[in-house]
Amino acid sequence: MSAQQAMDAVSGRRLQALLDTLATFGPGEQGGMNRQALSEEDLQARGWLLDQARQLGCQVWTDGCANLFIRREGREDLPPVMTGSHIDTQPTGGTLDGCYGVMAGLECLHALQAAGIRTRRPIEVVVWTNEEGSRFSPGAMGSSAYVEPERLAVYRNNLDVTGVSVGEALDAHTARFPDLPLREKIPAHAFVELHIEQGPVLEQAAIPLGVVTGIQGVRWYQVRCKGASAHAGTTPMHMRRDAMLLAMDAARRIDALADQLATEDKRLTFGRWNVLPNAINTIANEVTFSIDFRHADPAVLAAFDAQLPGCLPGDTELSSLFSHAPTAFDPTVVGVLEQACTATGLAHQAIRSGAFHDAMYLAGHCPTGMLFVPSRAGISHNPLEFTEPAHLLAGTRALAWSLAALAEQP
Ligand code: HGY
Ligand code: MN
Ligand code: MN
Repeated sequence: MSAQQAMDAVSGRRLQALLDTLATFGPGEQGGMNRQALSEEDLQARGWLLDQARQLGCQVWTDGCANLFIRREGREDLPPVMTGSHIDTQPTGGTLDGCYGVMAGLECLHALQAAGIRTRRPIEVVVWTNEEGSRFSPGAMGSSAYVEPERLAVYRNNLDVTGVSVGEALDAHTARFPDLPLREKIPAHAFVELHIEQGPVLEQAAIPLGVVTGIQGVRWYQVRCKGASAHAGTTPMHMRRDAMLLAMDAARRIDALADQLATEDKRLTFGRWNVLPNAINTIANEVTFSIDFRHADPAVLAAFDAQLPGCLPGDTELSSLFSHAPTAFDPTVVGVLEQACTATGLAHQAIRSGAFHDAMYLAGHCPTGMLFVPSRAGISHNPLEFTEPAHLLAGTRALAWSLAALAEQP
């Protein structure tokens, strides 16, 4: 059975070498990674990846949002089985978030080559642009623009903190890779994303493989509180309009709302703050902060959306940066992934993803599923992000089995 042969041809040594080389593009200052979407480091990593793909005899394409498609032809010209993830990272990210899924996909192509297997359907490894949303909002930009291309025109106007637009960054990508042919959205037979769990569940259960049933919903907002700058020493408290005190009070009210709505499975983060003029002895006249709220229940997400404005003082700007409903993965793909995990001979369990992934958009395009491997101490979005090499290998073996099995389906 070619699935078993593909699985057995996976090389942990080659996989680690791919991960180690990718990690040389955009290392973080304190270890880990800082490879922002479409940055110079990202473009260099993409150039290396495209060379790897061509050496494997694959065809490569891009699209209007700089997603990369690496195709290994099948025996028949049928809709491909797709796998992949992202290689952009958090500013102080780890070496595995997203990168593992892309490198494991590439390793699966190596394994098929080594085993002399030509699957019925083509298999494509995809790099989705700007999944993290660290440089440009929204997150999962590339996959969302792929499934609904009309979104791209709006995205192109979004700016990073230096004022560079998505459009300028995409045009720079095109200039860097002028020979990369463009390809619009095509039908796909299935999409499978392999990813680290980024949470503690699998490690605490001592189970090396997770078959992901779905992804919780997400809401990103930005709040801008306005005050009046004045002297920190001379201005009496009753005469102040301190934007920081307004923002702190708003954050406290939002936290109380999330406690009331989400109870024990609350996921609320105020991750990004900007204070103006950000001077020790000047009262802040503007404080901007982000909200990242997640939940699996659409009713809780809707209640948060409805009640959030009531937490804010007057004259506050509230803008929605990104929003996605909870996702349920395709039962037939989930079934194939369960068979793949069984074929590895290792324990596996069902798990819902706390993090969002490009698979949440692909689920609206074709039958989609995800595989997880454990994260040490549940740490991610942190240079300490780590997964045991044996688990990285197990996940890649399960991925190879599932891609080969799906690619033989009629
Ligand atoms: O934020 C997320 O869930 C993903 O890791 N970008
Ligand atoms: Mn990720
Ligand atoms: Mn991430």
